[in-house]
Amino acid sequence: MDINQFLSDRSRLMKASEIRELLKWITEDVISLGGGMPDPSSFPTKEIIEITRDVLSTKPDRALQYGATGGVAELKEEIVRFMGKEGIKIEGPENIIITVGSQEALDIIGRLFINPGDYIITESPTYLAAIQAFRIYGPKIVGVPMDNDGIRIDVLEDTIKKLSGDGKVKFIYVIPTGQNPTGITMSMERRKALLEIASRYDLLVIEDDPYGYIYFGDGTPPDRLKAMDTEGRVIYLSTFSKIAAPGLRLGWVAASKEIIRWFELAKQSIDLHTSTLNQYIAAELLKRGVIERNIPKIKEIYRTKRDLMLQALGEYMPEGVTWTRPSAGMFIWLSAPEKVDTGEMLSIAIKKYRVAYVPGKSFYPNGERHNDMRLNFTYPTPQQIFEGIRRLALAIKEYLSLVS
Ligand code: PMP
Ligand code: G9A
Repeated sequence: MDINQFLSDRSRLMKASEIRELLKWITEDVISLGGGMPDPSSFPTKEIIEITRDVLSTKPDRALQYGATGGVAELKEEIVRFMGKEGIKIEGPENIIITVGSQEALDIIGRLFINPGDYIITESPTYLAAIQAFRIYGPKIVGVPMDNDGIRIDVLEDTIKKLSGDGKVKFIYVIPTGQNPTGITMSMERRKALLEIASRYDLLVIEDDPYGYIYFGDGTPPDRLKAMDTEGRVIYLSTFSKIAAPGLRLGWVAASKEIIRWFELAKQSIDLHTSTLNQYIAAELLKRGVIERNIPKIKEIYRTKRDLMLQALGEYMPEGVTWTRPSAGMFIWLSAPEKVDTGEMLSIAIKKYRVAYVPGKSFYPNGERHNDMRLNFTYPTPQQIFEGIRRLALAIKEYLSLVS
C-alpha cells in the first residue's frame, strides 16, 4: 500500500527537526553539543516527588480529572504573580492559557494566524522548531538578519515596506532574550523600535521567552516586550522547561483575553487541556517558592558552563572562526570560514571525532548560510565541554585542510 496517496497537502509540508533527528545518532561515546537540554542537576527532583505525593493525597479528584481548556486556575494565578515580579504586568488569569510546552503554542499560532501564502517575519537565524511548526500552515517566511543587538530594525522596516504591497504580513516572531540559536539578547533600544514598527504597520508580535527568567549576564536584563506592550499586540510565550523541567511539558501564553479565547478554541480540538496533574505540581512549585529558589542556582550553573565553553573556544579554535558571547539562553553560535559546510562536516565530526553539534543551515528560514553551527553548553559536563570543543576544533581543521 502506498501511504503517499492518502497524505494531505499539509503533511507534505512537514519536515523532521534536525535537532530531534540528531538525538537518535548520539551514542555514549559521542559528546553532544547538539540538543538544547537543560542540565539535569537543575531539576528540582526531590521537591517534585514531595509535591506529587501531596497533590495526589490532597486533591486526587481534581488532579486526575479532566480540566478546563485554559488551564488550572491556581496555576494561572501563580503565573500572573511570577510574571509580575519580573515587571510583566498582566490583568489576570483570563489573560493566560496553559499549553503543552511552548512548542504547542507555536503550532497554535500557525493554526490561528497563517493562511497559505501569508507573510510572517522571523529573526534570521531563528528557532528551527518554530520554522518547522509554522511551515505546516504554508506561510512565506521572511528572515531578517541580526547583529549583536538583535534583529536589524533598518532591514526589518525595509522588509515590511517591500512586502506590504504584496499581501498581508501577519506577525513578527522573535526570541528577544538569549535567542535560540545565537544566544543574542536584543537591546532595549531595538525592543522599543520593534514595538513602534509593529504598531505603525499594525502587526502582531510573538515574543518567545523561554530564557528571560534565567538571564545570567551582568546587570539587569532588558524589559520584556510584553511589559512594554500598550496595544495588546504582543503574544507572550514562556515555559517551565528551563526553570523547572522539560519533561513536565508545561508552557503558557499571555495575551489579550480575546486572543486567549482563540487559543482555547484551537486547543480544545488538539488535546482538550494540558495534563491536570502536572499543572497542580507546577502551581505548588511556584507557591512553595521552589522555582524562585532554583533560578539563581540555574543561572550560576549556566554562567559557569558558558565561561568554560568560551575559554575552550579561545584555546582551541583556529583562525577565522568566530562565536557569540551569550548573556542568556543555552547556546553559543559559531561561524566558521565560508568554505566550511557545517552540514557536510557533521559526519566527520561524529564518526571520527565523536562530537556532535547542530548545523546552522536549518535555523535560517531561507537557508542562506551553511558555515555556522549551534553549540549547547548547558547539558554537557564541564569535562565534556572542554573535550568536545577540542575535538570540534580538530574536525574543523581537518575539514579546512580537505577543502583548501
Ligand atoms: N521556543 C524556543 C526558542 C525554545 O528554545 C524552545 C525549547 N528549546 C521552545 C520554544 C520549546 O520549548 P518547550 O516546548 O519545552 O516549552
Ligand atoms: O528536544 C527538543 O527538541 C527540544 C530542544 C530544542 C533545542 O535544542 O533547541
